Amino acid sequence: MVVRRQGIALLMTLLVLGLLTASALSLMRLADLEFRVADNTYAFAQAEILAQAGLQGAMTLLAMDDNDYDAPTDPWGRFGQYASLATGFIEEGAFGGRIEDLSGLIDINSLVDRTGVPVTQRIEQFDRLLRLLELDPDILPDLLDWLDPDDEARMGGAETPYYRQLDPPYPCGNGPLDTEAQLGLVKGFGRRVLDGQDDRPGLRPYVTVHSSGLININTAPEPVLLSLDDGLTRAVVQEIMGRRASQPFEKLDELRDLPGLTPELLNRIVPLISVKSEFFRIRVEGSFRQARAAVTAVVYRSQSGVRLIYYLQG
Ligand SMILES: [Ca+2]
Ligand SMILES: [Ca+2]
Repeated sequence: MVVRRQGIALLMTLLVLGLLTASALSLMRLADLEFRVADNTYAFAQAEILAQAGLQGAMTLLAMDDNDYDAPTDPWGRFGQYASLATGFIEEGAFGGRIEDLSGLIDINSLVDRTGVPVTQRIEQFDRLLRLLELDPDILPDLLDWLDPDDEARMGGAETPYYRQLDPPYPCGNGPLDTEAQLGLVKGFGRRVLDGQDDRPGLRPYVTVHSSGLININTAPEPVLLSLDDGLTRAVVQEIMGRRASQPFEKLDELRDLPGLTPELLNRIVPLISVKSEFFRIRVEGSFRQARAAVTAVVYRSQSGVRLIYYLQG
């Protein structure tokens, strides 16, 4: 049944990508008339059209995917392969890219509630992540002050008076982050912390600002799984990762028979996890001859469809 369902999904995907390729080609022919005068402008316009067609294709893939559970084995996880199939016969042009699940990452904005009050369980998890990555947990109060609405600095934190004396000065955010990049504005969250140093990874691959707050155990990276609870050992996390590689978790109940995961531990982590995803980041690059055009988008997927919530060109 699963094989049949995947077969149907693949056929649907190829059909949709084929249609998208056809529409990209017809758009390109239209653009051909308008841009023939300047070769570079023409090539760039074609690359942009291909990037847009790729983004539409990625959103269609997500909309078509059934939402029982989400894992990289879903069609959205193979967007790159489908893209090269769909654009393989476009002369001189192509689009490629990937769809990343953001629901496997830690939501920075959920460290405080809507009124700015710290959420203990979330903060403990973030603190564990910092320690796992060998980063200084003393930067946590700075982040909480950035997220809370007041301008009163907590012990070890920083508010607007600190940011005003920087060159150039800027105000404290005092609210949720809109993009992951804004994390770089927070005191203590410099390049070394975000991007890592030498062989050590930084925070960036493990955090997001777009999430329902629940972490999808089918897509969460190892440090995020480890950060869920102090009692979660590397052996149990390896067990989860080994299991999902062969067959993704379709229900949280399937964790019950996992060796080393006690009922007490399971009860503690269940309120934090899920097997479904709602937020995805799509990165697409269109290329035509020497020209390149990139698009990054974040989408929210629900029963009513796939909605664009962030879009960046270039
Ligand atoms: Ca504040
Ligand atoms: Ca504060």
